[in-house]
Amino acid sequence: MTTEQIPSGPIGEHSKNEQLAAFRVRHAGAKLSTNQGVRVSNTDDSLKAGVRGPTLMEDFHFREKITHFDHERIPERVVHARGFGAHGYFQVYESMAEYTKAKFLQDPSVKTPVFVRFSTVVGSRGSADTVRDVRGFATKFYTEDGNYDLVGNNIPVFFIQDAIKFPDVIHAIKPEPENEIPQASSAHDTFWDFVTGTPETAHMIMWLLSDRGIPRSYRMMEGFGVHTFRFVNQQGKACFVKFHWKPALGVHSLVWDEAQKLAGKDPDYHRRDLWDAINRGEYPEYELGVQIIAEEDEFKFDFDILDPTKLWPEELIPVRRVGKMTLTRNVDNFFAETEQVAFHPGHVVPGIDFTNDPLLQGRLFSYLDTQLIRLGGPNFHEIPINRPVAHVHNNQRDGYHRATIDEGRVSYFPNSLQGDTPQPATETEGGYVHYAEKLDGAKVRQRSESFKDHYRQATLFWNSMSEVEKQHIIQAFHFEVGNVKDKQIKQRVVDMFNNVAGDLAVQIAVGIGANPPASPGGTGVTASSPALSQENTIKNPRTRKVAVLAENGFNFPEVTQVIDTLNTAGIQTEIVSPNLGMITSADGRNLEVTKNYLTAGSILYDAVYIAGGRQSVDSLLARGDALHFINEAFKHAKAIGAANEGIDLLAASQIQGVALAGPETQAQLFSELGVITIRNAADLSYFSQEFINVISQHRHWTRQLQKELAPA
Ligand code: HDE
Repeated sequence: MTTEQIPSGPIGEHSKNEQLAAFRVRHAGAKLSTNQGVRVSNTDDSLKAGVRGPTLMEDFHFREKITHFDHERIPERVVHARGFGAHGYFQVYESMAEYTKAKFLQDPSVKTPVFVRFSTVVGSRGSADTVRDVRGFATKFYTEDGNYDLVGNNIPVFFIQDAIKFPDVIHAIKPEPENEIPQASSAHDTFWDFVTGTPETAHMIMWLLSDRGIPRSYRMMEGFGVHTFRFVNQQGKACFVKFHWKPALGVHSLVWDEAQKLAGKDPDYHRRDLWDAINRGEYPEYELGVQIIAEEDEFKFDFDILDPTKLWPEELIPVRRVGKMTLTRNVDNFFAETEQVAFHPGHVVPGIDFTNDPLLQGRLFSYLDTQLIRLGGPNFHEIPINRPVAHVHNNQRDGYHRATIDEGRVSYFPNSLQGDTPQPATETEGGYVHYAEKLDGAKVRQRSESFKDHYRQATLFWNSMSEVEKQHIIQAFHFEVGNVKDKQIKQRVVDMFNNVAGDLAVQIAVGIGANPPASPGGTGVTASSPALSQENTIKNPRTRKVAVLAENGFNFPEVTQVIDTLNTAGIQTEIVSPNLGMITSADGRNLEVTKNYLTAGSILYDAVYIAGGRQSVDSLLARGDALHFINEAFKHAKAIGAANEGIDLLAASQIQGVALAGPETQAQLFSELGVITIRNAADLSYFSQEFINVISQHRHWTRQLQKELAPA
C-alpha cells in the first residue's frame, strides 16, 4: 500500500471546506464566456440575419445558453423535496471507545466536519416551510473513516413498521392524484383512509398532530435516528443504540393559526431563520445523545426494540449526551450543496452497524436507488458536497458524469500489475467488517407478534402531554379530519383513536361531527414520560425576535433602553411602523424603521413591545393594523410588553382580563399571563429584565387555555 492510499489522518473542522474550495468559482469582476471559455461579446441579442430577421443556427452562444437553461432542473426528491442545509462540525465530549470504534467518536480534540439538511416530507420543492409535517434532520459526517450519514427525523417513531409499506403511506399523504390537491398537507381523505386501515400509524400520528409537527425553528427541534442501530467496539462487542439530537435552545413550536398564516406571509420562514442565525454568528447547537441497550437485554422490555413505531422511554433508558454539533456556515450555492447532497442510512463507518429493523433494512436499498435517478448516474459521490474527506480507491469505473481520472491499466482485483492494489484492508487497518449476528429463520412474509401492540406507546405520549398540548392535538384532529369528506373515514378515525384514549376519541368526535365511541376505550397505560412534553424543555430567550411598535413622537430614552437590554441578551428587535425610513422621537431623535405593516406581521415575531410616547401611541390607537398586531400576538400566546402611554394601546385592544398598570401606578411592574406593563418608572432596567424572562417562556399557554379554550 502506498502512503497516498492511507487516509490522511485526523480530520479537522475545516477539511471539508478546504476540499470544497477547489470547486468554488468567483465570477465577480470577470469577462463573460461560453462554457468552452470563449469570451462572449453580446449576450442580449441573438445572432440574426438582419435586425428583424430569423435567428441563425450558428449562434453557438445562444444555443448553449438556452440548452443549458432547458436542462437546469433535476427531479426533486420523491419525499423531503423541500429542504435547507448548512455546514458545521461535530465534537465528541469523551471517548466512546467502550461502545464503538467509530473514529469520530473517540477524540474530543477532533472537530469532524458535517453537513446537515433539514426538510419537510410531503410538500414539493416550492412549498411552504411551516406546514404540519414531519421534519427531516439528515447529517453527513465527513469522518476520517469515510462518510457517516445519520438520516433522521424530528419525530422518534415512524408511520409504518416495514419499508414495503412506504410507497403506500407516501402515496396516501401526497396530494391526491386526480387533481394534485392539497399541497404539503396530510388533511385529506386518502391519508386518513390509509391511517385508519393501518393501526401501526397511531403512535406517529399522535406526534404529527402534536406541536412537534409545527416547529418554531429548525434550531429548536430535536432529531432522532428513529431506528435501533448497533455500536461495535474494538473488541467486536456490540450493543443496541438509538441516536438523538438535543437542541441547545430547547424544543419549541408555532401555533397552528400562526403556522398557516406564515405559509403565506413568509413561506421561507424556517430557512430564513436558519440562514439569518448563522449569518449573525448565532450558531445553532445540538447535542448528540445516545440510548444504549446491551445485547443481552434485547428482550427485557415490553416493546420490541426492533419496532420503529416504538421509542425507548428516556426515563427507562436515559439519553447520554456524548458530543455537540455546531452549524457555522451557510452554503455558497443552494443547488450545488443542498440540492445535490445525497444521504443514505447505509453510509456507515466501522463501529456503527445495522439491526434487523425491517424499516431500516428497506431504507438501505432505497437511498442509493433514488440517487441514481435524481443525480443522474452512479458517480454522484463525486459531486463536491458528497465527496468524503477520506481517500477513495476502488475499481469502480466510468458511467455518466465521471470526473475522476483514474490512472493506470488496472481496474480489477486481484492483480499482479499493480501489486494487488487497491487491496482490501484488514479490520485493524480500518476495513469495515459487518457484525457477525447469528441468524436462523424460515423465509416468511409475516409480521412478528412482538410488533402487534400499536396503541400502548400512543397512550403514553397522550398521557405525557400538558393540558394545552392535549388541546393542540385535539384541534389538530379537528383541522385534519375536518377536511376529510368521507363520513365513514371520519368515524373510523374516532374509533381508531378510541384505542389510544377514550377522552381523546370523545373530543375528536365532537369537532368533526362524528359519533362518539360506543364505549370509551384506551390501553390501560397510566404511565407518562416527562421527556415527551415540550413544557419541560429548555427555555432560552436568545435569538428570539421582538417587534417594537413605534411612530413619530415615541419616547427615545425608554425605547432605546429596552431595545439595548434585549439586544444584550441576544434578543433581536425590529422597529415596525407604517412607513420605512426614519421616525423621530418626542425629543427630536431618529430611529430607523425595519419593517412596515405590509412587510411585517405579528406572526413573524415571538413578542411585541409597544413604545411609550403620547403622539406615537395616539397614532397607533388610530391604526387598525397595530391593534390587529396586538390582538393576534395575544391570541398566539406571545409575550407582550408596554411602558407608559404604550399601555393605552393594550387597554384599547381585545386583551381582556389581564391587569395592566394604570395611569396613576408608580413604577410598579404588572406581569400577568405574559403581558408585562409599567408606568412612571424612571428606569426601565427591571422591566426589561422581566420582559426577557417572559419572552424566554416562549408562549403563555395558560392565557390560551383560560381565554381561548374555555367553554363559552
Ligand atoms: Fe427516507 N427517503 N425513507 N426516511 N428520508 C428519502 O432519499 C425512504 C424514513 C429521511 O435531506 C429519499 O435522497 C424509505 C425514515 C430524510 O436529502 C428516499 C423509507 C426516516 C430524508 C427515502 C423511508 C427517513 C429522506 C428521498 C421507509 C427517519 C431526506 C430522497 C423504509 C429515520 C434526506 C432521498 C435529505 C429521504 C426513502 C423512511 C428520513 C426515497 C423507502 C424512517 C431525513 O430514498
